[in-house]
Amino acid sequence: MPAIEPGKIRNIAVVGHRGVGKTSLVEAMLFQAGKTNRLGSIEQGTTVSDWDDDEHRRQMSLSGTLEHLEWHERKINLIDCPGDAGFQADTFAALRVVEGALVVLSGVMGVEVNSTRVWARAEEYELSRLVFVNMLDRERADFFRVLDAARSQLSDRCVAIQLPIGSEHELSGIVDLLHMSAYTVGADGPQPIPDSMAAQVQEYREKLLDAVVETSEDLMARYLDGEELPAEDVAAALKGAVTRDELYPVACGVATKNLGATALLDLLVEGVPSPARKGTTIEFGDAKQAVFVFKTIADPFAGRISCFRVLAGPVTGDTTLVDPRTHAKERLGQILLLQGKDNEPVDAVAVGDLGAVAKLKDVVTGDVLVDHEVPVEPPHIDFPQPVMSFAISPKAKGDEEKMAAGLRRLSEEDPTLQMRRDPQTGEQLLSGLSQMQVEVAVDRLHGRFHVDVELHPPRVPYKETIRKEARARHRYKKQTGGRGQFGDCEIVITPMEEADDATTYEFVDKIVGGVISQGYRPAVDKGVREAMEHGDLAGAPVYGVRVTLVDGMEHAVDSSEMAFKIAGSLAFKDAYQKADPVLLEPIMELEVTVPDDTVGAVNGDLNSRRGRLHGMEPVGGMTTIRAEVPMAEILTYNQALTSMTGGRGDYHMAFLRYDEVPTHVAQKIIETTKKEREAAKA
Ligand SMILES: Nc1nc2c(ncn2[C@@H]2O[C@H](COP(=O)(O)OP(=O)(O)OP(=O)(O)O)[C@@H](O)[C@H]2O)c(=O)[nH]1
Ligand SMILES: [Mg+2]
Repeated sequence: MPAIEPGKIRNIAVVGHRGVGKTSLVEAMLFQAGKTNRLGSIEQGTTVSDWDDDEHRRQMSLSGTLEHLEWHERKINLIDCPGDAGFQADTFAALRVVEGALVVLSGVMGVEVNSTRVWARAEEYELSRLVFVNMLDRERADFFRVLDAARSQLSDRCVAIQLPIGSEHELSGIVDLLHMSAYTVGADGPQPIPDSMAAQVQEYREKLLDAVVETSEDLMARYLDGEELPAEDVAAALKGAVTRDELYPVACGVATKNLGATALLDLLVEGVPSPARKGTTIEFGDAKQAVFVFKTIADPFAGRISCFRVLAGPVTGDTTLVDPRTHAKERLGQILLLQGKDNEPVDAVAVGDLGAVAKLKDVVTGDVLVDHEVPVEPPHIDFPQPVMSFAISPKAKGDEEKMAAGLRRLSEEDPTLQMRRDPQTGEQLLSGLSQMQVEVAVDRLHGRFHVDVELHPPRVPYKETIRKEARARHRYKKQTGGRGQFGDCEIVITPMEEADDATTYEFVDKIVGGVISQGYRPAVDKGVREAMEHGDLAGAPVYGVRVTLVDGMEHAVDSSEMAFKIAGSLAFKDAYQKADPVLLEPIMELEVTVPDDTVGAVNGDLNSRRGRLHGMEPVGGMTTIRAEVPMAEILTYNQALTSMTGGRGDYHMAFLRYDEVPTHVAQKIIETTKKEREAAKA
């Protein structure tokens, strides 16, 4: 198959809140375009997009899936993105490689937290946007209410391009206001518009025409002259307006009944600009061939599959590109077009098109590969930072390396999934955006990499510091027969300002007259540092301390580095006791968006979690609450929020600063860790 020219391609990310029917809508479009011969369903686990076992089990999309179809001699690439906030990495990456975003809204719920979030990201990338109001067959669905919500919460340049015929379970079709035709359930092809809707259709067509002609001087003049504008001219002007980001057409339908797919596909072809028309903002210098890797799939059989957009090309299987990040040369090898879990080999992919290759060596998501080394700045995809961590360990001893290798592959696939060793506890930590994301990773370790692991509740990274100055002297001495040990030092420890900064420690050498010789003083420093790794309160690392070595003594024969290290360590422990040590805990900045009727319960709950409210902002039926909450209190917030809001709430949080733990809380933590430490010794 020859490469498709850029003017005939449409790249579209299908985005929106969790469970609004994105996957079902993509399924309807694939079916309508003849790519499949039956309409798959989420319930039966038969959609092209959600093909993964984990997706079937949870009945939701967990990663972005590539699909393509042909409609009116155009190739439409669709990326079906997950709506859940825990799986946003693919959504954000997809938005970086498309010209258009199809924002799906629920006809019942309207504009939800994640709809706003993806809208903002699409805005940042200056993408053309179309809105699809889905699920209009459901009880309490209301197209006009959702249209108003979109206009007030997304943009007042949202304009209806379709209308529903009937409502809720009596919904029977849609009207296409641009071509002035109707599509009804069960009928093939366009139908006449029902007479009963004439007045409403007239009203909304005028609104659409007003909006469109306002963006085109030529049309405006003809419109004012009273000319009946042909649909092609209006469509052309609309496309211009959508391309320039001046209008956002709002379509509608019922994905699971394949209602609206035809009109939507027409709209994608007519409304979304091709790569030739809008192009990419990703830099590739003067390279003649270049690709941008926006997604990596960790396939246990095929290895690493890299999905890319061609920035300059075409590229073929023989193309060799260089990765300026690693300077490594990579031959692309067999090029594939992905269709859900299936793939189709092709000879070449042209500029603007999306393709995939397997087994590139060191390429990661976010890399730009070019035909010769040009200094390109890879586009920054601002992935969200992980907010929760779990300690993770293999069930079987000896599986550590297997677990680590699997996790490495999974975090290549999803960069918001991060792995690190906790320097305080030595535990292996897996961090992510939500508890579910981490649980899915665990399932995948089992399913794909055959290693069973356990998740443990995450540990709060407490710290300790001191509140006042203290002085201590310690003499470490063992002089019984043979060569002895002798080290003697006196230190003063002082609290440093800005003690919450992670790196605040300072060692000041104020020895006069060489009472400790130069060679032994760093050993004191080393001993102090070791003692600071586990503070005496709760075994947490100590921060924010200046240690001044003021005096000491040495022995001509028995002194050694070891002896001074021990003396330093013990002197610190003595001084620490006297320096009014306190426990510090991480405070998170929390943003919770919940339905208005649950605000009272959610606020009350935040109070009981030692939360400090900062503000509330109501937006169309939902309220965003901002608060500061200690990390220790919101480790398991997900479940609580789900039960308080019936799953309609959403939250995200980020680290803010360290604060002193209130005495009564600190006491409990200190007692618990004391018991743990004693148990560990026993
Ligand atoms: N009644 C009705 N149900 C729908 C419609 N579209 C989707 N559904 C159902 O809504 C549920 C969610 O649909 P999905 O297609 O998985 O939604 P999604 O937006 O892809 O969900 P995520 O990818 O998890 O964010 C499924 O049970 C679908 O069968 C619709 O138009 N009408
Ligand atoms: Mg989905």
